[in-house]
Amino acid sequence: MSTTAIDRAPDHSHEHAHNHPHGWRRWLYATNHKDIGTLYLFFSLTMLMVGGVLAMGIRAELFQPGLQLMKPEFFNQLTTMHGLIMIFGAIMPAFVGFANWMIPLQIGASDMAFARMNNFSFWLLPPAAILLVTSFLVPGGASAGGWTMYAPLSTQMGPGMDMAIFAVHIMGASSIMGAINIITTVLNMRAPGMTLMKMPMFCWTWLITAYLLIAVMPVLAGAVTMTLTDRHFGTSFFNAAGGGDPVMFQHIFWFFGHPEVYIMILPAFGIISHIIPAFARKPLFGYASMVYATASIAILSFLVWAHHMFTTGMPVTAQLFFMYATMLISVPTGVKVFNWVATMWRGSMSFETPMLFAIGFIFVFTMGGFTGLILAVTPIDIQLQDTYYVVAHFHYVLVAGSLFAMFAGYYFWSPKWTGFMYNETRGKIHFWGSLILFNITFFPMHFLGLAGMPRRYADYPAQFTDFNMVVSIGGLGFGLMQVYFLLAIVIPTIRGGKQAPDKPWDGAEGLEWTVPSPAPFHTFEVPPVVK
Ligand code: CU1
Repeated sequence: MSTTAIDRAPDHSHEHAHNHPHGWRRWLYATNHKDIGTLYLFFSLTMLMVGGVLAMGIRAELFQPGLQLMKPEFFNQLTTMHGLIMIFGAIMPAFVGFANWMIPLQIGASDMAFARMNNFSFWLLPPAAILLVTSFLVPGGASAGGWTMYAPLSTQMGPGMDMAIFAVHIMGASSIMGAINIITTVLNMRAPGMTLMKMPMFCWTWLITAYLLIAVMPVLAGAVTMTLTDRHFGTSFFNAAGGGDPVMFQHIFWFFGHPEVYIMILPAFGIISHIIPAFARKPLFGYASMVYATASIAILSFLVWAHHMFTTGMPVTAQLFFMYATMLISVPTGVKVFNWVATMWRGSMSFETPMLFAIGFIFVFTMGGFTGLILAVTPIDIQLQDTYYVVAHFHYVLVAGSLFAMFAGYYFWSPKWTGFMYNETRGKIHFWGSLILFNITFFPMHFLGLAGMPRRYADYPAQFTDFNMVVSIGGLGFGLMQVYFLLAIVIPTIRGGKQAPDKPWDGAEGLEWTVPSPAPFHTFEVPPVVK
């Protein structure tokens, strides 16, 4: 309804003003941060299920050696689309959803800075996702060139690659707008008295993430645009025959790609930094060092890209630089893990589902960090390049890292979002099921990689059979656990249930949930609640 404020002001005949659209219009025209946050979270949950179905296809084919279910071309389409959909469709939009819901609440702002741009940046995502998914239907099928879209392969493939490139363009534009919105909101709309160094950690990690996004998404857009012009407009950026260089694609891609890793993990660090203090009933240990560690990780993330390219041939001095620079990142990351553990030290801890997922995150994500440190060592990396060891490593970072942090954040904040408590028993089943099945799925991949099994192949020699069967069974179970999360937790919590109290976590959430204005230095001047 198009009523202006002037029309509406004297008119009390309606229960409430009809300036808030209802039904589907509420979502299509959404400009408030909570509705847009909900849209982002549902979109990413949908993409998690789609990407999960593709993973099930991959694991079904790899259950036994030989080609059972599909041609190798289709298998490669599955791995490519699984990666693109999970990264750009599931993980990144989910964190933007968390940002939309929580940043205005945490800084005491009425909404995000650019409400209509917020709507636009969300509604770009569904068409991009449709482009990606429907590319399976075009001649030649979806892109089979890997989520990294390496040239020269990507300059040779069918129209599925063009659809992937266009989808990446659209999703990149969405991410940049989301980042601009977050930076503007955080820098300009904080409640009086909330200096940057009093700001909740989730806002800090997202502020830094948003700068990373603005720095590297245009670089990715450049890489895929050059691929596009090589494909259709006669350029030779990546074509040696025309004076170009295919390895340059990898340099440009990974200048985006490594900071992208931190785009997918820094907001997770932020969520964990809220949950650990709430359930340890102590203030976050080393707040300032957390901020500086986050910033250090972000800066260093621009200096390590060629650790993905040790086998392309590079001078030993370059190998040494990228090896040491990569190893250096484990210092600020170690500071964070130390601070989380020190926060728990002698705390009055309780172990509801958000805390279980947060502790699970610290334990299992750290294992992914250690294998990253091992892969940073150039000669080891050359040995393990493109093996399942790498696949194990980054799934520890992105599943046990990013995804577990999102689950932790969902359980922590969903009482605030929905007004209802989730079922604690079901939450614990989801946690333990996910933790155990995650490790059954991904831990044996380390052994497969060390034994030399390469990634992105539909078949393997017989000696890899046993571990692959274990991995596939674990993968099916892990997938089913997430269906359980949707059916037994998310949907029932939205439909109703036990009313959430104002402070569901014994009043310990304080700063860790939303911040009153002006922000207190911390909320724990009173003795901690002992259960
Ligand atoms: Cu990297």
